Amino acid sequence: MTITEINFDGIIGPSHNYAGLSPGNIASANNAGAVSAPRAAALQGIEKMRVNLRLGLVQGFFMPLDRPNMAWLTGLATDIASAPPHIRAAAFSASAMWAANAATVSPATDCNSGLCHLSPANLLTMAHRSHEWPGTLAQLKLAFADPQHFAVHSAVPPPYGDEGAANHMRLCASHAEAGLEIFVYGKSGGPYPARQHIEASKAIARRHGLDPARTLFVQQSEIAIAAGAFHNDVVAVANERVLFTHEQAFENPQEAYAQIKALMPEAEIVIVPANRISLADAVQSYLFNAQLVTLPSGEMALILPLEAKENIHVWSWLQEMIAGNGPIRRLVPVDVRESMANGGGPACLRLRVVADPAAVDPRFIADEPKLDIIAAVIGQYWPESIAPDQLADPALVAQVKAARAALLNACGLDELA
Ligand code: SUG
Repeated sequence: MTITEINFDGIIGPSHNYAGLSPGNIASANNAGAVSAPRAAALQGIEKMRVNLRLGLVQGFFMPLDRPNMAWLTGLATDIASAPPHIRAAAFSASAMWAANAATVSPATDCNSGLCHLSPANLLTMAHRSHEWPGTLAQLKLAFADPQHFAVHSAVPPPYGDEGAANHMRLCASHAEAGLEIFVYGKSGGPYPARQHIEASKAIARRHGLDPARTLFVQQSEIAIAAGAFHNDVVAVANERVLFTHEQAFENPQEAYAQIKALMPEAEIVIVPANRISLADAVQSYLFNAQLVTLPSGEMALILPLEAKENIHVWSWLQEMIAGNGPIRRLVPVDVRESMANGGGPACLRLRVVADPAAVDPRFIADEPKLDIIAAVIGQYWPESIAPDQLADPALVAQVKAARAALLNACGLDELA
């Protein structure tokens, strides 16, 4: 049995569009009303998965959810033709692509049951994301169906908002060993909502059977949320013994670092000072929304968005970091511009699951030939562009439904239809 980290990327759905649905997410607000490019977006996501595979990492994927969500519209006593534009856009959103928000995952080594636990996030703060979890749960139940290895829960009930792995970090000596799980919650975000409620985090820690002595609850800084870090993974990322964080990520950073060091003396905390990279630059470049990964060589690499390379403050700091002798040794920029324009970087697009890949339903595990097949379906069926006023067009609805059906069929996942 090989316990390893598997990155599951959300395949970017055929309804990807810019509707400005997420207050507090600056990219989403700035691009509201722009014309999207779903086909190019999804192909960018596929290329990112190929980069991971070629680095020697284990890669998985999730299917896009069924959009527009007709059942949700029916529950609201409306339909695509007559729904007000914001409701229609919420039904249409391809936001399940950001798999970091799909669930919180605790590897088996951390859980008293000896199983890997997964809890889909209720995402209840944003209307367009609040109806993701039933579709996500159906998929998790399929991918992680093996009861010898996995326990899949339902979402945490309202009123406590949960945003999944985007507000959860894990430090450990190596992926296969027991770790320290860190839940980052928000209390207030100035003008913007704090999406992760501490009670949701605590409920997940209880249901996953985590050791309270190896679990931390840390408050996200109010100014970070107010600056556009609507999820903690916009300002911090962890991998094995390394925490890579902006100086202003946490409300009480010194206390957070001290708690981490007390529980894990070997932890290495790489702190980016605000006088080198402002919160505004961190949010614009998504430097921390990188996949911090351990390569087969044992070296750590940051898979980060091109926007980080294009920001002079960010790139020069990263060059200095690499030239030094810190734990992060390689920078791998990737183009996920279409996702970035809605506030989703490389790390948002993936859910990390530490488990034996052989225990996962193989239909969700990627290799290059499978990605070729998926890319061909995307090339044939995904809309080239979506303008906001097209969302009411029955032809677009039909195209989006047919596109997903073709993908499910190509991946042998018709049961998710
Ligand atoms: O929830 N954007 C997503 C981005 C999620 C990023 N995920 C992580 N940081 N892990 C969100 O705000 C925008 C959709 C729109 O406006 O059309 C959106 O939902």
